[in-house]
Amino acid sequence: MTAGEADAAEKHGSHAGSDFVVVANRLPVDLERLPDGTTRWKRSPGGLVTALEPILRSNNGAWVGWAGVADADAGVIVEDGLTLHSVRLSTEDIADYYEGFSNATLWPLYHDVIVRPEYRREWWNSYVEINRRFAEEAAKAAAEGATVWIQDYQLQLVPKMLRMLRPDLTIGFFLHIPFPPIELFMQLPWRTEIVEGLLGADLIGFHLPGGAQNFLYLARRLAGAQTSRGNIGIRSKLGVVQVGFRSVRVGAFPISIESGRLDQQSRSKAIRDRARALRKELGNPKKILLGVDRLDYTKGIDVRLDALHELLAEGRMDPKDTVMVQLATPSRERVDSYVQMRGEIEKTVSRINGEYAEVGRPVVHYIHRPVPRDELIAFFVAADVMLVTPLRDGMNLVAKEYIACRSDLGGALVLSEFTGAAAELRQAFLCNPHDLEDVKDKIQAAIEVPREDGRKRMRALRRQVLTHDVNRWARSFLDTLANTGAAGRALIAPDEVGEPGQG
Ligand code: GDG
Repeated sequence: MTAGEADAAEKHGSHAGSDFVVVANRLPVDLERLPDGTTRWKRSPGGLVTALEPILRSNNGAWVGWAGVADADAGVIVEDGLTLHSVRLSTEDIADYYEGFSNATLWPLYHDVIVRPEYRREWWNSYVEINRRFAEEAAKAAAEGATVWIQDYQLQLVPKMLRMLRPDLTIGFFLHIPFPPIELFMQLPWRTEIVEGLLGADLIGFHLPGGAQNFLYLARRLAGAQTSRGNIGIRSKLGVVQVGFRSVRVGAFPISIESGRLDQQSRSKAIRDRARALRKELGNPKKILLGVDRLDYTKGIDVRLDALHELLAEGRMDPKDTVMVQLATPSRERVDSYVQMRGEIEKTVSRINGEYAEVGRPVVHYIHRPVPRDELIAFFVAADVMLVTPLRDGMNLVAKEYIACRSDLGGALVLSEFTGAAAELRQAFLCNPHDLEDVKDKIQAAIEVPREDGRKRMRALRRQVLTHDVNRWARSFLDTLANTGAAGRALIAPDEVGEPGQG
């Protein structure tokens, strides 16, 4: 960004305020520190950014978030036409608010306590303080009567804090991870504060009706609110919580991917050629099994490795015919439980290879580095069986991405019942990741699926994924929000720029 652009941001964006503000832990760009001490911005494109970008641009939009580097004081910048408000986090804030309360308390608690959550008061205090910082920045960024959409578990107190600062705003909140069962949520020493924090929103979205249902119950029990009773998703799409004179809507909005774009990309000659080359580099095995995950204990990477190990040991899988590729993106490397889990997974990989590999022909190819997007798409095209075996996952976009890449109707998806995606992807080989025999059976069934059955399943899966993309998700949430919010004001859709919004 040039100095002129910075001035422009100061003069226009930040002072006039934006009509649509997204608030997320991370900005859609990362600040990079170069070896010579200077910094530059690097785009980190994800589905959320891509889905929201057109809406942001059409509504004088802004994004509030952390730039990904400790102590970076980037202030307000305009990057590629978007106003970015950077929230400063110190090294200590990152340790307490982010690695601590967000990723060592809330993350394991919301994922069925696979790892024991730590309840530390100093982490909570930091979470409150940093949520306030985000709320204050969002209050500065938003124009009178604007719509603000807050994202995810790191910012659950922001809705209430922001409403107290700016009662004129329409506020939405979306939780990207599962909302836990009531008995687990009740462990949290600050359970009432979290529920009340969320109730500052006009609309609270979850991936699944079950999460919304759990939240409704807790709003009654912990906040003493009156709520609608019927089953969300069955009798009505939305639940309602009455908070004083305000009605807060609660509902399920299963997120998705840019399926059309991925479908197109995966058909390109360059990707097809690369997929063929990958097969060759892997020794042209009969079957390639693939796992793609952030290296996280929720993802069940250990489950699929154990299943593979037993299938080999029982002679149900021949190491000469089959290879597995596990792409594991490094994640949260300073959180203790992640360090430990990485060690265990790497031990299992080398044990399998130690027992079944030949020189130059590993059975498990394990990569602990982020892979470029195009390479990832080529892996999806090349893989015969995709293994998605989380113990718990809010949605799991990888499962949907694999399907979007299979215009050839080839490939088979083994999918854990404990992912949000399983609710929509019924024609996958669904498995219970806690039942190793079931996982093994489903992997074997996916490897051996007769061609016509496989194609039929993939056709049905593709129908679902291609008709329910991330744009439809964003529109559905924002339209519902517009109909429920304080101002009830619709955002301008990208194809109606210049037209007045609906009153
Ligand atoms: C949270 C919830 C929910 C992975 N490795 C590489 C790479 N990826 C991309 C995948 C996919 C994304 O990262 C991971 O998304 P998931 O949904 O699978 O998982 P989380 O990161 O845990 O996301 C989850 C999601 O939020 C959205 O609401 O679905 O349940 O936990 O897009 O393709 N991308 C590239 N290289 C890699 O090595 N380029």
